Amino acid sequence: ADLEPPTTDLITLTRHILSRQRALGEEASGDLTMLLIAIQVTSKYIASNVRKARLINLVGLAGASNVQGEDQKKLDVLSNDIMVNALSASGKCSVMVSEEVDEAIIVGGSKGTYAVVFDPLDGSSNIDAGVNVGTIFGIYKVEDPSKASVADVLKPGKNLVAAGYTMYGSSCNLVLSTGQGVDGFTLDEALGEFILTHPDIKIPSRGKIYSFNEGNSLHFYEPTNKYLESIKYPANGKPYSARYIGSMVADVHRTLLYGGIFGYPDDKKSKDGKLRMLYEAFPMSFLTEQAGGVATTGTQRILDVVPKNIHGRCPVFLGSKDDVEDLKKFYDAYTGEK
Ligand code: P6P
Repeated sequence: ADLEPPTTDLITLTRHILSRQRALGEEASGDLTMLLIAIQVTSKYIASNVRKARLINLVGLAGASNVQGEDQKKLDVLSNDIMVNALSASGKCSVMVSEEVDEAIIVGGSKGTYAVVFDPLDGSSNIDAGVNVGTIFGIYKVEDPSKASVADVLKPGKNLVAAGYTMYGSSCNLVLSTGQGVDGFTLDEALGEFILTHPDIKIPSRGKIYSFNEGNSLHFYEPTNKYLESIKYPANGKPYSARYIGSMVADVHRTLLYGGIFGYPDDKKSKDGKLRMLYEAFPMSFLTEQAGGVATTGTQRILDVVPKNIHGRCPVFLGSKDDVEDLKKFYDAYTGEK
């Protein structure tokens, strides 16, 4: 009847990236475009393996263990190898850091002017339960590829030129920013194309959801517990709702779309929190700020933090501007032990 006719003007991720490149004029070499297209292909391939995991018995332990000392799942290993190979083959990347690899990977002889930091399959402890998992990536500029080194990625998050994630769930969503806002794409498996479905994502200035692992409350510092108290027993008698998936990509994706606050605080047990700066906190903070939100360690802007090593951690509070500012008030007032 009056169903909308199918659009005849599909905006695919490739078309979107090319339009962004054209907007940059002659100065754009097309290298970032080629790099993002390589990353797009890895997302499609990882999505297909995650989807098949239950069927081709990829689920379960691979026997090895990674730099985090965690048991690697076969999908972790596979996803890491997919990304390392595709980024090397792109010829645009001369330095890589992966959550699954102890040391930075310097791509020998590469003239690539970019460094990519990534968590190939974040949230992987949830794989066997069928919970959404995801790939998180950040892209830094490499000034001189002939001198490519780990120094090219020991930079504050504000130096990122692009960041994004791909969430593998009921649908496959890729969310990307190259510094001019945030756009979301959904994989149309029939076409094998990511289609623009969430143009110009803006996070609401305040939400009604908080997302913390309150199982750690015993170890939380006072400002975290006081903040949580303030939204669970608010003066206006309208408490926030709790949502915690335990997979950063899923918790951040919901926060970007619905608003609210996601937190993985530092506490007495984990002095720097749990999340890694380079390939979890920085890319997600870059996206949050590009969507109009705020991302803080509690005491400073996450994107200003300078990592000392490639697997360094930092506390993370990110989300709606007003919600995160409320949290910061408790940290500003705190003079106790940390
Ligand atoms: P916890 C998953 O292992 C992860 O790295 C993030 O994706 C997630 O936000 C966090 O750890 C969950 O940690 O301690 O709450 O299980």
